[in-house]
Amino acid sequence: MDTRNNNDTFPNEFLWGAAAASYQIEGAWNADGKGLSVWDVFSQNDKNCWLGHNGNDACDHYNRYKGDVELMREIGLGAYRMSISWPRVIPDGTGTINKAGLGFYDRLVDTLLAANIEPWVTLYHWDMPYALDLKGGWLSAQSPEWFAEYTQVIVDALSDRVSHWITLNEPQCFLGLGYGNGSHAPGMKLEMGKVLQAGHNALLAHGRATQVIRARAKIPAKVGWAPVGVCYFPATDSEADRQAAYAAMSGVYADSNFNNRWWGDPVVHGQYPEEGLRAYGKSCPRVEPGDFDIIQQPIDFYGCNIYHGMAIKAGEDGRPKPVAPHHGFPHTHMLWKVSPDAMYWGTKFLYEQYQLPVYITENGISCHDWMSLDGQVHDPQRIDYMQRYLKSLKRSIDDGVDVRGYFHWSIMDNFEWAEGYKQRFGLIYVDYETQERTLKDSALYYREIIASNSVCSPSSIGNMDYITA
Ligand code: GCO
Repeated sequence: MDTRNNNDTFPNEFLWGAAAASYQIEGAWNADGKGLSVWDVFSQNDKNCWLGHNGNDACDHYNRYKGDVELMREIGLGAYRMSISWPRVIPDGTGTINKAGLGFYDRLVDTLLAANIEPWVTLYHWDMPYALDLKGGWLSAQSPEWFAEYTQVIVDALSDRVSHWITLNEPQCFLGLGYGNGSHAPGMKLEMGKVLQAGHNALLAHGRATQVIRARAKIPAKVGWAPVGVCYFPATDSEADRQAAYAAMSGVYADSNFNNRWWGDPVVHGQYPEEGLRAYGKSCPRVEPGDFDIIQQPIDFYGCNIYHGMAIKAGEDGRPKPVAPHHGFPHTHMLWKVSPDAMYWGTKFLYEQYQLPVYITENGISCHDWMSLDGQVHDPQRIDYMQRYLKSLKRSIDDGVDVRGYFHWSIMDNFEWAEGYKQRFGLIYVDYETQERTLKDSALYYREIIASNSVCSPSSIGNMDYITA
């Protein structure tokens, strides 16, 4: 049955998942032969993350993965987007493999499959081995080959069971924040030229990893990546504002690496956008002959992490002009504007730009969650947020955008990088003192969404009657 005409019902086969990342949930930072990552070193310096938090223990997922997968099964996930800790598998980043580390992912994949949950594997969600960081990390021209070697180890071990691969998570973040403003590991503050050269190496690494997967996967593989979806939307439905919003999403800005096309165009179109070459000028990276042949490996889907966006209107000259949010605008604990239009316009732009199936590889909200006296975690704002964003996503699908799936960020509360444990993004509440997990109301709501394949109105959940429009 074609469900496109039904407002809130998603296409048949739509994939409902949730995501997390190795450093943010695993803990076991030095267990069983694991090597150091740049995030171990960065967060163990108590000046770098909120209140000196670090990921040493995080959610102890390394030891508690079986219970966590059982909770994923209870929610009814079709897929779980996990990531691999590179130094857990290859402690020095290259060379000797840590079989105990690889064994964890082997067991995790088997446990997911036994729960009828499809594992989607992100190869790089920021766990650069510290040993390689000491050799330059992404600044090193060797980094693409380091990443290819690591990818081969993972593909040889897991590709008989894993069929969906994401090469890099958010190059805009790990380069802009890790090498640009220093707020993320490894904490470098480099000029744009170096950030973009590291970015070029990361794009080469994406290409090399894709080549390795295509060459060595043991079952048919689908490959994509998960950049930030940098979203703008028109302040009004005037044609001028719509064009201005598109121009903003298409733009590359001299003082920032947060954009869509500087990253997406090389991967899909095999070149940097002219607008970016002009904007970055002397800061543009050195490109060797054949680089784009490596970077532009055909991929099967375009992932995007979309959380929020900014309203844009056409200025007098028609150029994009940001519209400041009104006083008291709804915002998350991260102070991100609740802006569901970002989901519609962001997916529409990326699909039109790259003509690839789209997956929302991350979307979610950090709320002031805590355990109520009734022993439950009521998170009505996350439920409302999910309804708004998923309705916006469905609008995009109804407009013809080929969106194939949605991964909620995150399956559980976790270490939110420099924000430490201040931010709670999870569908599952984690008591970090006891490591006890509790399904939040939103997890029970997500279960209803998945079961109905629609943005249903939440029934009464827990002991709360969620009355919605
Ligand atoms: C990111 C990362 C996630 C974050 C999430 C909330 O987008 O920064 O992919 O690891 O935790 O997006 O900020």
